Amino acid sequence: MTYSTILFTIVDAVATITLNRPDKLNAVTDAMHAELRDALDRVANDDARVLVLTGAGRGFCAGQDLGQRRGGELPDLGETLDKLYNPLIRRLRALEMPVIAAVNGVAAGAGMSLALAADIVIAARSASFMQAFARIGLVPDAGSTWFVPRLIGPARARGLALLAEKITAEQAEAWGLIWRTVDDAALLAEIDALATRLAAAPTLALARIKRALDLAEENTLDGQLEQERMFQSELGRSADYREGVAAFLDKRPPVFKGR
Ligand code: T3D
Repeated sequence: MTYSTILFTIVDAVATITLNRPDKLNAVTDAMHAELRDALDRVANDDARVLVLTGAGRGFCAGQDLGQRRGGELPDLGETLDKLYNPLIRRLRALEMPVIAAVNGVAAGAGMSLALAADIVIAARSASFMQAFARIGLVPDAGSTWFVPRLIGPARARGLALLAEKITAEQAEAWGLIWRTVDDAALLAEIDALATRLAAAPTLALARIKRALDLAEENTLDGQLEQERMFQSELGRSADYREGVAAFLDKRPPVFKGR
C-alpha cells in the first residue's frame, strides 16, 4: 500500500509511524485509518520490537478530521468508532511491544486518546493536550474516558472533559498524564535513544508486562496474583530470561532476542 497520510519506517527493529497531514495538524481521515491499519499489520508481522507514534509539523494529532463531518448526510458516529477508532486503540494496546508516543505538538480529541493509548508518552515542552470533544458537542472517545481518569483521577478528568481546555505538556506531566516532558529541541534524540533501548529489551517480557498492567485494571488481587504466576511461568521458559540471568552472573550486558 502506498501511504499519503502517514510516513512509515522500520529501522533496526524500531517502527515509526508519523501522522503526516501537517497543514491540518494531522487530523485523522478515513484514508489515514486505512493506512494506519496497514502499517500496524506490518509492525506486527515484521521484525519490529518497538513502535514510535508521532506527528509531522507543529501538531501531534487534532483528532477526527472535521472536514469530513460537515453538513450533508452525517455518518453514525457510533459506527465510525466501532469500525475505525475502537479497533485502532485496541490494536495499539494489544501490540506485543512497547508503543511510544512522541507528542511533538497539540494532541486534541481522538488525537489525545491516540497518544494516551501508548505505553510511554513523551511530549515536547511546547506540546499541549485537549479533550476537545465537548466543544463540538461530543463525549470523549477512542478510550479517553477510560485512560484519563485512571491516569489523573476523576476530579481532573471531569474538569478536562467538561471544560475542554488545553493543558500544557508540563501540566500533563505534573498530573501524571504522561511519562515526561522534554525540551522541543531534545525530543527527537530522546525518542531515538529510548526506542533504541526498548528495541534491545526482552520484548516478550515487555509485552506481558503491558498485558498484566491492563488486566490489573479489572482483576482482584487474587486474580492478578494468578495472572502473574501464569506470565512468569511462560517467561521463565524464555530465551531472554536465560540470557538475562546468564548475563547478570557473567557480569556482562545481556543480548536479548525478544523471545
Ligand atoms: O467523527 C467521528 O468519527 C467520531 C470521532 C470523533 C473523534 C474526535 O476527535 S472529535 C474531536 C475533533 N477534534 C477537534 O475538535 C479539535 C479541532 N481543532 C482545534 O480545536 C484546534 O485546531 C487545535 C486546538 C487542535 C489547535 O489550534 P491552533 O490554533 O493551534 O490551530 P488551528 O489554526 O485551529 O488549526 C490549524 C489548521 O488545522 C486549520 O486549517 P486551515 O484553516 O489552516 O486550513 C484547522 O482548520 C486545521 N484543523 C485543526 N484541527 C482539525 C483541523 N481540520 C480538520 N479537523 C480537525 N480536527
